[in-house]
Parts: sequence; C-alpha cells; structure tokens
Amino acid sequence: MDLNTARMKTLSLILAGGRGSRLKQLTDNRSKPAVPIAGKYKIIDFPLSNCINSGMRKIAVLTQYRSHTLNQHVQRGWNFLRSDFNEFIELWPAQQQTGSDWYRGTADAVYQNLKMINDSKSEYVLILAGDHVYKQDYSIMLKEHIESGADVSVACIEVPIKEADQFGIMHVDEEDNIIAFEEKPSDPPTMPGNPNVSLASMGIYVFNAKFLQSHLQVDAVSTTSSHDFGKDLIPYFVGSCKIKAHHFSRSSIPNDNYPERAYWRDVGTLTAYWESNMDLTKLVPELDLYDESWPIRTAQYQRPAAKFNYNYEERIGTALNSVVSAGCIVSGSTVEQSILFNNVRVNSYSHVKKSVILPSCDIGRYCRLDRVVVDVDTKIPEGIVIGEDAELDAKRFYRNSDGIVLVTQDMINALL
Ligand code: ADQ
Ligand code: ADP
Repeated sequence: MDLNTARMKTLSLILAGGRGSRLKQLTDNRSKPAVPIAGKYKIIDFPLSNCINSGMRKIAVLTQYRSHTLNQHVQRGWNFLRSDFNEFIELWPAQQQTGSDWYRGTADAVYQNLKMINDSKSEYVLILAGDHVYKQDYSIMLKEHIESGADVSVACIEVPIKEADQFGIMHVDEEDNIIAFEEKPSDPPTMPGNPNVSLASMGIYVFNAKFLQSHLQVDAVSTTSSHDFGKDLIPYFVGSCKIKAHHFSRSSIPNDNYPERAYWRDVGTLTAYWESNMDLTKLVPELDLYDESWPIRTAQYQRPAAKFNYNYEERIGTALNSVVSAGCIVSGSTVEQSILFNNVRVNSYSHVKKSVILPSCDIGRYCRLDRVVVDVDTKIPEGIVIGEDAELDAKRFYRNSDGIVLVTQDMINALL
C-alpha cells in the first residue's frame, strides 16, 4: 500500500478528555487540551495541526471533562474539512454508548467508540494525546509502522531521568522491538550505556485497526483493568505481540536552529506550562512557530493589531523580548520577557516580567508582576504586587515550590 492510501485508511483519535489536575486552577473550568498556550493557541491546536499537515484528515476528538470551551474551539476553528472528500474533524463526546459508564480510561474512551471506528472502515488507528506541544509528521510514523509489520507502534523520546517517573518507560532491542514497559515507575530504568536518560512513551500509538478492536473488547470486560493504554494494554502487549518503538527524532519537524533537538513538551505542571510559554520569548525559541512549512492553526477571531503607547516624559510604554498577541494594548507600562495572549491590557506604570498573561486580562495601574501566570479574563486591581513576597503570594494566590504564582479572578475576588 502506498503512503497516500495508508493515510486515507487511517483514523486519528485525539484523546482530549483528561483534566490535567496538576495545572491547578487553570483546569478548573476547562480540560487540559483547551488550556491556552503560546499567545494565540490552545494546546489541542498542536495535535490537530500535526494531523492536517501530515495528511491525516479523518480526525475524531474524544472529549469528556468540562469540554465546553474545547468543543467551541474545535467547532469554530476546525470545521473546514470537506466531508464530500471523506475528510472530517468530529467531536466524539462521552455518551455512554456501551453501558452506563462515562469513559473509564483512555482505552475505554476508544472502546466506547468502536462502532464509529468500524464504520470509518479504517485499517490503521492513530491515537494521540490532546495535551502535548510539539510538531510531528505522523505519516513517517505510520510508514515505519506498516513497513515493520508491527501490530502496534509507540512513539518514544529520551527524557532526563529526573522526569522519567511521569511517563511510561520502555526498553527496546536493536530492532526497536519493545521488550519491557512500565507505566510511571517510581524507580525508572535508564537506557543502556546512558545512566542519565530513560526512553519514554509519548502516549502516541499506531494500531492495526482489527488488532486494536479485538484487544479493546477483551480489556473492556476485564475486572482488573483500569482500561488505560499506558497502565494496562501497552504493558500487556510486551511479549505477547509485535510492539515496536518509533523514535520521535525520525518524524519530528526539524528546527534549523536546533538540528540536534526534537521539541516535545507535556505541559503537565504549572512550572512546565510557564516554562514552555517562556521558551517562546527567547531570542531563538526551540519551538519555531514562524515556520510556514508546518503551520500551527487555531480558531481565528477578528481582532485589531497590538498597540503600544509610549510615555515620552517617563520613558515607559514598551514590550521587550516578549510575545504580544492581537488585540493587546500596552500603555505607559513595561512588559519584559513575557507573553501576552489576545486582548490583554497593561495599564500605565505597571511592570510585567517573566509572566504569562492569558486572553482578555486587564492589569491595572502601578502593578508589578514577576513569574506570574494570570488566568483568562482576570482583572488585576491597581497597585497589586505579585512575585516579590513569597509568603504573601502563597496566602493570596496559588504559589508552587518553584515560585511560579497562578492568579485567577476568583482569587482576586476573595481579596476584594
Ligand atoms: P498520561 O499523560 O498520564 O500518560 P493520561 O492522563 O491518561 O496519560 O492522558 C493521556 C491523554 O488522554 C490526555 O490527552 C488526556 O486528556 C486524555 N484522557 C485521559 N483520560 C481520558 C478519558 N477518560 N477520556 C478521553 N480522554 C482522556 C500517557 C501514557 C504514558 C506516556 C504519557 C506521555 O500512559 O505511558 O508516557 O502519556 O505524556
Ligand atoms: P489477570 O491476568 O490479572 O486476571 P486480565 O486477564 O484482565 O487480569 O489481564 C491483566 C491486564 O491485561 C488487564 O489490565 C487487561 O487490560 C490486559 N489484557 C488482558 N487481556 C488482554 C487482551 N487480549 N488485550 C489487551 N489487554 C489485555
């Protein structure tokens, strides 16, 4: 089968139902794939854009937890495929299709949609997480999967040992057969000859559709299973069928400035979220959003250009080493190494440094913010200082052990 035919016979499922509780109040009202990122996007825009750019154009987004803004975003921004060409992006919400349970885990989310998967007459199923930031050509992974004759392929990446307990960790032989797999091991094994890194699953799988179906049916009735790919199915496959590792470095979209590094982030924690946004304010970021050959798309709204009002007397009113999105006004204030999402206002005499300001926030006059994440639609009142007094910050807001402070409108209301 040529690659084009194989792409057309592949159904991509984006698992977008998880809460992502380590992001704290940022996921109180939205699932993690709906969290805004990188100035104008939501996290789910990355796997969706990768699908489109890879030529995988039969896509279903599986939603569950607090999915309103996610549904809205996908409906408004991603409804451009043509069903008459057999291309689609559909939302598949949990709807108790197989019984009275909502999705019990990632594998169950797929199981509950088996009828639709069969109806699509796909030969391959590409399973993706909705909450990772990266650029990957999935068709390269699909090609490798087909050529290897595997039942299932798992994308993998080397991670530092100190982060390895957050991932599924594997061992592979010389032919990239997976010979061991453990989900989130407390004492992660390292790669042979390299005690500093472990080989982690990216939670991205290519399955032969029939193989997937038969195993999901078995898993669904198991009383001991938690119905999760990483916890139950993938470990079970090791030793019982042909399971291959696909190295992300072979299919990641290269950044000419960092030819050695493939960028992939699971922005699971507040610090990781803050850092991945901060990365974009660097002189040459590792994630190149300006590469027109692999565009990241999103839902676009009509907004005016960003505006900067400079106070010539006081010499303030500018943004330095920052990303400033459409609809923003920085007026008589200084924004430094920060990222302003759409429609943010920063008012006179304020100083915003190393901060992530989500859409539609308003920073009042005489505020100082340092290493702060401000949730969507929050109005910071005049004169508030955040990021200078750890004890006070922890009392008023959410402050993590790395010193990143998260501020929401509810926390502000509690102060007033
Ligand atoms: P985790 O990231 O911990 O580990 P999980 O929390 O299950 O896995 O999330 C995977 C994806 O599925 C996320 O996009 C999430 O939103 C979604 N999801 C979770 N529960 C869902 C449900 N009930 N319905 C629909 N979608 C749901 C996984 C693997 C590890 C691997 C890491 C890589 O298990 O082996 O290392 O991903 O990040
Ligand atoms: P046990 O062996 O503990 O009695 P199971 O038969 O349910 O329990 O198998 C243990 C795990 O392996 C379960 O979590 C289940 O998800 C997984 N598993 C068992 N059989 C299959 C199968 N045919 N396909 C996929 N996963 C399976």
